[in-house]
Amino acid sequence: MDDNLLSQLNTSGFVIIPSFLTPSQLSTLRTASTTLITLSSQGKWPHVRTTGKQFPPWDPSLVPNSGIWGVQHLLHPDLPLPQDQRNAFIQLYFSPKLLSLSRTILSLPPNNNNNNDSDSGSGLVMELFNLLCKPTNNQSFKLTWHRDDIPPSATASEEAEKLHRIGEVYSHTQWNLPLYQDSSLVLVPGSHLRPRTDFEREADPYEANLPGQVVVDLNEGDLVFYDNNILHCGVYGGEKERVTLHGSVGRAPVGGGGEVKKRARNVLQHGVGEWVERADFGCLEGREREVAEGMRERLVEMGRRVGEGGVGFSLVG
Ligand SMILES: O=C(O)CCC(=O)C(=O)O
Repeated sequence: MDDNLLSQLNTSGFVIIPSFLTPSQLSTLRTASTTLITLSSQGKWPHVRTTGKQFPPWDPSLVPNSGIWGVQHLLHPDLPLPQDQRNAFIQLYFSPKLLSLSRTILSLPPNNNNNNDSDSGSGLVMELFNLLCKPTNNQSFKLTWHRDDIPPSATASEEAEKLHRIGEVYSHTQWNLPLYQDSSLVLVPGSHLRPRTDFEREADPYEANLPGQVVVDLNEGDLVFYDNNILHCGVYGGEKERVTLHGSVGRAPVGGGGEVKKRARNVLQHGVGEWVERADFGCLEGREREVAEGMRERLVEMGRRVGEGGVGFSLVG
């Protein structure tokens, strides 16, 4: 599967790994997630995505009048959950199985005791871990067609400049892991490699049928990695259950300030910098703990290099 994984991601912009979670992981993660969604929708956890807004910064004061469609920061040390439920998120995010797939995608060598993951060029970087849910006000809504780190105002040549090229090493990767069957993510395969067509550029931002679009149909426990600059949108029914874990990891930047700033923006625009140094990974042991601490340290280091308030936001709206 491993070679296939990267080549499918390279060419299509997404790749599905069926049945990634065991039934017991699925059950533990469902309990933790549904508790968190309930508390967040009652205003007891402020890091939420409110319906009607697509990108950060988010405004928790709108809750509970406004529904939520996502909960942020599943590795946050103050998450209002019992310890065993917080541990379930930490153990999943840093699980060797997930990180090993991520290393393949990021063209990093396997992590074993023979290689030193602390080498800055070969290490993973902790990024985002959030969850996406059915709008809690039970009203359907949609996200516009977008690329996560390229604004719609970009010219074709600006797009081409930032888009992935086959053979280029990915510096970061993003995944969705649904805990219930999920068909909310819609994307245009291959659009991570090319600027928008005239039709795509001029289409209504909520266009229901872009040529070639595919609904990413996932069963509970399936995993999809996708290029976050693929042209994609979200379609959220008000009734259909959705609890989908949504995360990303990166590889330590090897370039100078420009690359570090771009990479740091992807993560720190969500406010991770405010708590990452306090996150407690004490439920992990041995090599897993070492890897997690290394990943955290590399994120902290990236934040240090860009400085306070220096990252801005990728997209507005
Ligand atoms: O709902 C999804 O899976 C996509 C979310 C998305 O596009 C985003 O967070 O920018």
